[in-house]
Amino acid sequence: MKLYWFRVAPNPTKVRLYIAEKIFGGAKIEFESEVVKIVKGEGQLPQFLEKNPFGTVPVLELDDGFRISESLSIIEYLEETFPDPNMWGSTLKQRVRGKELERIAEMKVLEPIAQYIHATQSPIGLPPNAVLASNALSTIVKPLEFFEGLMADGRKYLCGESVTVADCTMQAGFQFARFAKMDLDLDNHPRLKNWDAVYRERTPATEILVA
Ligand SMILES: N[C@@H](CCC(=O)N[C@@H](CS)C(=O)NCC(=O)O)C(=O)O
Repeated sequence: MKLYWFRVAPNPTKVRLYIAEKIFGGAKIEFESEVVKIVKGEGQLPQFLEKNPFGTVPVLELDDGFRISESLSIIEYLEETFPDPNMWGSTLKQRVRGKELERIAEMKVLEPIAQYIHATQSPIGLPPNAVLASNALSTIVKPLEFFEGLMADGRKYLCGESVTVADCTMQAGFQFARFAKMDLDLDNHPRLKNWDAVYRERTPATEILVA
């Protein structure tokens, strides 16, 4: 299978971190990869639009030609194909909570980070938009408080003592913020700041993250 991706872009980073965590945990995932330079418009070239009409990465292409073009669906496919190590949690309640926290991390943290960056210094050339930027900055406050509160029980990772997909998603957002020098006010969120440092020391993170 082949993964189309671009470094630092948050959705491909989420998938790359997830795969690196799985391999680190012993899963035998083998894949080719191809960089699609979305910052140079390569996502909009006809040969890529044929693979994903939305022109976005990541895209996972299986050996039989089947393609998956949503990061979470790629993860679901890989998680079912390579069940160990489990990256959602072992009990039903853990899995449900893990999926809930992953959705909150993506929709309420990663997305506002991406909106803010695209509204202020878009790497793909979107026009600046001060209203969007200011909305994104204000909507991220509550979710960061939420995760800060969640970690008050001393948990190491977002869902407990093991890394889950939620950590990959959150870190993909945090890396994008670091890359763009966006201030997430982590000094006022010491548990999240500690989570960020602890997660970034993991071998899979050191292999994938560049910012
Ligand atoms: N919902 C999709 C979003 C994919 C997405 O927006 N990817 C961005 C990079 S993070 C992209 O390729 N942007 C290029 C563009 O919009 O032209 C997913 O989760 O995979």
